[in-house]
Amino acid sequence: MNETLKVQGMSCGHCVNAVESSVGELQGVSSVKVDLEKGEVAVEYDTSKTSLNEIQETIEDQGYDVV
Ligand SMILES: [Cu+2]
Repeated sequence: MNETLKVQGMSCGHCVNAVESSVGELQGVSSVKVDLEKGEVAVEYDTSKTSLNEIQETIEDQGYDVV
């Protein structure tokens, strides 16, 4: 499954690393890429191992808002 999430609050390389590393650690996530200018997070994941909800919560746990 491929999804692109709109995420608010990411402003620098630290934010990119925080989101990419935390989401990347989830079971079943094979790819995560932040586009800082667009405020988007593109994620590729296995729906049998994780869910969009879990991915959103992981991003929010890092202090960003999924819109
Ligand atoms: Cu930052």
